[in-house]
Amino acid sequence: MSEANDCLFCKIIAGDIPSSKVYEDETTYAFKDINPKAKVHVLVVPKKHYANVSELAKDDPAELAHIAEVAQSIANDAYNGSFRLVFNTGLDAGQTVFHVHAHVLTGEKFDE
Ligand code: D5M
Repeated sequence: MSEANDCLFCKIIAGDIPSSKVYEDETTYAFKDINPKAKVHVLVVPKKHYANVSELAKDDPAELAHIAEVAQSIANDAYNGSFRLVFNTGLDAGQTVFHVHAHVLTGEKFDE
């Protein structure tokens, strides 16, 4: 898998930085967000490095679809299948880690 220099999530995927793994397959890794914003907050990432969801969609749309499937499966296992899927994209949107990651928020009913 291609790794980017000094990428936090590449290091997590490689096992060089510990994470709380939720799911893994050949192309995809999922782990608990260190700063959860919901009862269940999991990050789903492609193992290959892409800076954001637009790069991923352009270069590997099948992996983007797979990430949505993994998110559904996490929500099925952790809750009743409902979930929010968020890709912060760009600094002004609050993206802080420039390895594309889907925030899967579930485990509770959201009021807004
Ligand atoms: O989301 C980046 C997310 O990454 C943010 O919710 C915190 C999370 N994060 C940062 N470091 C770690 C580690 N080491 N483990 C787990 N989760 C982590 P963004 O959309 O870029 O703001």
